This record gives sequence, structure tokens and C-alpha cells, in this order.
Amino acid sequence: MKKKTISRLHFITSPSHQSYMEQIHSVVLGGGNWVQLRMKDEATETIEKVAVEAMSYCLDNGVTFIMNDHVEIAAKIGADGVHLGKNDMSPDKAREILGPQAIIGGTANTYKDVKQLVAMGVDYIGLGPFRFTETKKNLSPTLGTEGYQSIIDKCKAEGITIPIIAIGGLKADDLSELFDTGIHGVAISSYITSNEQPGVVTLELLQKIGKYSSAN
Ligand code: TZP
Ligand code: MG
Repeated sequence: MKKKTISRLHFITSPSHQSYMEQIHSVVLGGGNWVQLRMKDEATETIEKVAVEAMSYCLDNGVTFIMNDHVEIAAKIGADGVHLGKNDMSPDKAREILGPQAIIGGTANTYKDVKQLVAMGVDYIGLGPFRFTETKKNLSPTLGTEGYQSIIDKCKAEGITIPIIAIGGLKADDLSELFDTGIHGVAISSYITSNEQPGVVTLELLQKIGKYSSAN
């Protein structure tokens, strides 16, 4: 089986007025085709239970399912991949466990991080934060549009072509300027989950992304 392509909109779950499964249903009904299950502060058994249900729903609907942090759960349930931060298992170790077809994403805050992750064989990079967000604790310094532009320019100069996904406090109004920097896509959580109608916001985001991402 061919490795799945990296979507331009990555939906990341976060605590909200809906349950994790309700969020995923809403986003998929709104056209989302990439879900990262991110459940902080929950017991591993609870995370695994939700992951099994979410994986099965995503499989039935042709949606890429990425597990945040938990490589062992991803392996057990046959997730499409994992997203790993700096304090998680290293991407090369995760590759040994999950195999060549798995999608492995890594978090970067700087150009140096990007280069290290590329050397470890990740498939995409979540680069951020764009701006302050309460969704993540211990946030690194914000990059702003200029930060993305400078990192992407360095990548281009060095021939680094890995898909870069912008993350951190993103809203619909940020998309135009962010895609102008040359990013591949965006990862969005609270802007979607805090809305009364996550599916409707997802659809709006996808329409904007379709318009702005054509050159990337
Ligand atoms: N990593 C950097 S910022 C962030 C993560 C997981 C949170 C993204 O969520 P939001 O709500 O879109 O800012
Ligand atoms: Mg992590």
C-alpha cells in the first residue's frame, strides 16, 4: 500500500463542548480528511478506548488517523501514523516500531529543529507556534508570519522540501498570509472545536485553503 498524502488541513482534537468522537464526526461531515487524536491529561486506557473507535470511524470514511504521542497505541490499533513532540519517542525509534508505511510527524519550533527532524526521516513537520494559544502548555516563542517566511526561505535555499504544517492559534483570517509563505498546510484545533458548529467551520476552512494553497 502506498503511503497516504499529507493533507492541507490537519484537525487536532481538544477538550470542548463536544466529546472527542463528536468532534471527529462533525469535522469529517464538514469534509475534513485528517484527524489527529490529541488527548492530554487522560488515562492511557481512556485514550486507547477513544482511539479504537476513532480509528474505526476514520477507516470507514477514508480519513487519515494520526495518534498524538502514543506510539504503542498507534501500533496496536493500526493507526495511519503518529505525531511526536520533542519530549516523545524519537521519530527514528517510532519508525522502527511502526514501519515504512506509517506517517510520522514531528514538532519543530526553529529551522534547526526542521533539519534534525528531516534527518530522522519524518514525513511532515508541524512548525509553530504561529501565535499564543491555550491549547498547548509550555508554549515555545511565537513565530508570526515572518518566522515562517524566514524558516521556509532557508529550507528552499537548502533544498529541503518536506511538507511544513503551520500550527498554533490559527484562525481562518490567517490562512491567506500563511500560505503565501510557502507552507504546505495548517493544523487547527480550538478554532474548530470551540465553535458551536465544527463541521461548518471545517468546510469554510477547506474552501479558503483550496483558494490559497494552489501555488504551494
Ligand atoms: N503545538 C503547537 S501549538 C498547538 C500544538 C499542539 C496547539 C494547536 O491548537 P490551537 O487550538 O489551534 O492553537
Ligand atoms: Mg507530544
